[in-house]
Amino acid sequence: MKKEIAFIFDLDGVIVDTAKYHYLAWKNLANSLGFDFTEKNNELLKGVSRVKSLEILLNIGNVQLSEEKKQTLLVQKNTEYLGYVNKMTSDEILPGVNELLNFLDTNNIKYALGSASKNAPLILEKVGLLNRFSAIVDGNDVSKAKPDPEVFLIGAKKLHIKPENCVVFEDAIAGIEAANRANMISVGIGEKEVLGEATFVFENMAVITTDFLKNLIN
Ligand code: B16
Ligand code: MG
Repeated sequence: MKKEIAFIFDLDGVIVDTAKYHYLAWKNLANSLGFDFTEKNNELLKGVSRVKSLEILLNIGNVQLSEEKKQTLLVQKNTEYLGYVNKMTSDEILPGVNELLNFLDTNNIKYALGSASKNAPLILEKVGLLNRFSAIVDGNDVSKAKPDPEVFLIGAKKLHIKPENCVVFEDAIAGIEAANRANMISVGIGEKEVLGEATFVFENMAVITTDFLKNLIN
């Protein structure tokens, strides 16, 4: 008999690569404030909330601003970012994702999204995946950001599956920590050296085999 199991996916870095659009928008913002923002700097923002991202960016530029100005900049950054998101299509779904979701559908396994992004539903709609998820948990639903387990625990609740029977796919260290703290099986997508705390690590979604998935669910 099949185990009661559900999957929870992070969005940026797992389902799609929106980090490149975040980078363009943050870089422009930094440049408008008079300093540069490199791709290496951008790594620090992966999986981090929008507000925290701005704090990190301003620290890099050694810039202090009023709360009011910060709010204006957050809106400015998100407006530019949405310009890129609105042009997204299903072509931007990362390799291996469709195959994995098809496998889960075929095996009647439910899956949810667990993302820090407040734009997650729009992004999923743009790439044509919104209706496939049984539940969506995004940056609007959580009060505590990853590495707090809240986002994934809400996901498990929405799926009516015990946390220990959930498998989380994540590309950020904070996300792996969140999944581990939620007592879930964590699958890191990226470099083993970086995501060493994960239960399993794969370089990308395309190299995950059907045998691996079958072992998880049986
Ligand atoms: P938004 P994830 C995260 O998505 C991104 O990795 C991170 O760079 C971004 O700051 C965060 O979402 C918030 O995004 O500005 O759209 O609310 O990896 O948790 O899916
Ligand atoms: Mg991510």
